[in-house]
Amino acid sequence: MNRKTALLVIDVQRDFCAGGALAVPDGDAVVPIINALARHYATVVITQDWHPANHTSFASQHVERSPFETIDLDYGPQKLWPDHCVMDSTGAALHPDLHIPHAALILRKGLNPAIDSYSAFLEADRATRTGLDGYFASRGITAIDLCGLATDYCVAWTALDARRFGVAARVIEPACRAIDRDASLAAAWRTMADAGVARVGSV
Ligand code: VGL
Ligand code: ZN
Repeated sequence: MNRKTALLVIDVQRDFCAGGALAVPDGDAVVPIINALARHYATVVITQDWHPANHTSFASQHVERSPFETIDLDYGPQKLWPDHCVMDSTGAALHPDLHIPHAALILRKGLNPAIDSYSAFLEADRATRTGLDGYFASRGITAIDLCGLATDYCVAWTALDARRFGVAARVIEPACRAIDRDASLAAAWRTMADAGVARVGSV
């Protein structure tokens, strides 16, 4: 076990799994894989997408807009989604079969109604930090392995921001599933490769 490498478990929540508001195809499949994977890590951080009911990433908050359209906000383009992961709702809960008793931190992101946050490090304004960089720095964590949902959004954005903060990042492909609309998965892998994010099949 390498104590300098943490496992980051991204958004394994009911709304991203079968029957959820923004179900990722085959999303549930990552749960047993991640449960087994987590045993290899002394430091595990779990994230939760956690939005107020009036969140700007919800198509319902914009006049005549539908989910999966893209609009321009102050901070740049924003894809619109069905209402999902509303704070404290059943859909925002972690998947009931996710079992990582030694996870040290559960980090919630996307709480500001006006700013989305795919990344667990930086909100979509690309300026507001969640504090996760400081958490890793203060614990001597210099590398992270990523798994969870969705590969092409929250996993990719988090991996890219890890590189920004000088943290090595590997995405464990079999422990992730993607939304993959408009070829977003291939684009995400390309962007991650260019940023020095490793793509691995096992650890
Ligand atoms: C996510 C879309 C909207 C994710 C979160 O967890 O990948 N995707 N909110
Ligand atoms: Zn979200």
